[in-house]
This record gives sequence, structure tokens and C-alpha cells, in this order.
Amino acid sequence: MTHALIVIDVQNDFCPGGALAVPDGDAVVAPINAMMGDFDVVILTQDWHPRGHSSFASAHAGKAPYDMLEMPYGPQVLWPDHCVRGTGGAAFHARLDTDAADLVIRKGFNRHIDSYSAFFENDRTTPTGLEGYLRTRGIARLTLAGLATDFCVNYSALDGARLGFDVRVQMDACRAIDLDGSLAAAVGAMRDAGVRLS
Ligand code: VGL
Ligand code: ZN
Repeated sequence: MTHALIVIDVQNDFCPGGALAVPDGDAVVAPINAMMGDFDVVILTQDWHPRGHSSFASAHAGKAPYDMLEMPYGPQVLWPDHCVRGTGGAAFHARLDTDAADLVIRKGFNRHIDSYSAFFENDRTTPTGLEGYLRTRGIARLTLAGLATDFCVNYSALDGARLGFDVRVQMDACRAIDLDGSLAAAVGAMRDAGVRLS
């Protein structure tokens, strides 16, 4: 069965020194590079926002990073400006082996809606196209790694499982933001959805 590694958002802004740095975020690079050779297909995702994106606190008067805002599609955490398309912060970590990737999927490019998941925007219905790519290439097994465990990895794993893929998350090749218990909540949700954590 064709097995893909999906590397989630290993970008400078999620690494130490970046605009939305995940603690120890760059520690995922070496284990991910080492895993790539074990898979039939390697796919990278890239958070890729226009300036003034609606997930940025700076786009909303009186709001600060990590405040919540009710969007038409549900509650949204507001973030520091990050992964603005074309900037160094949106670039992959310099040591990530991007040459091994068959596909790079960009997400979060729609100004009015955030996109944590590699499969759907945060309305959970607007597709990124990844499902079609996987199905047409006959890929049924997915291993996920990258940043951040409790947001983009979590949403991608839950959507993958909901779509019927066999999903595993390589936890030692992920790091979390962990806002108010979000890591524990994500681990519980992924387990409940039948995602294997290892
Ligand atoms: C992410 C917050 C905002 C992630 C992306 O990659 O987990 N988190 N944008
Ligand atoms: Zn983002």
C-alpha cells in the first residue's frame, strides 16, 4: 500500500526566532529528514498567507495575538503576523530536505479564512486539493510530522482520518504551541478519531 509522509509547516516563522515560534520547533528537522527515505511519497505543506490575513491579530482593531475571534466559520485564534507569502518567514527551514518532496501544498492563501489542515480550510469544507492528489496516486497510508502538533498537525490528522485514510502521527518529529491545554486536547481528539500516535 502506498505510504506518504506529510511534513506539516516546517517553516522559519514556526522555528526559534520566527514570528510564531513553536518551542523547540527546529528539533523536528533532523528526524524528518531521516524519515523521508522510508516513504513512497513525501509531501510538504506550507502556511502561505497574504498580508493582512484575517487570522492575524493585526488585522482586527483592538485585538492582540492569542485573543479569540468569532468568524463566520467558528471561533478563530488570532495569531501574530506569520508566514506571509514570499517572505523569509514563510520559507522552509534551511536544513529541511525539500528536494525529496513530490508535492508542496500551500494553504491559508484565502484572506478571509484560515487553513490549519492540509485537507480543508477552517470551514472544514473548502478543499485544498490534497485528497484528490492522494486518491489519484493510490495513497491510503499517511504519516504526519511537523508543526504544530496541536494545530496544523492535529487538524490534518483529524481530516485525514475522517476521509478514511490510515493516519499515524510521528509525535517525536512534532512540536506543539500548547495554548491553554491545546496539546492534551489535540492528543485526545486524535486518539478518539483513530489516529495512531507513535
Ligand atoms: C499554524 C497557527 C497558525 C500551524 C499555522 O502550522 O500549526 N498554527 N498558522
Ligand atoms: Zn497560519
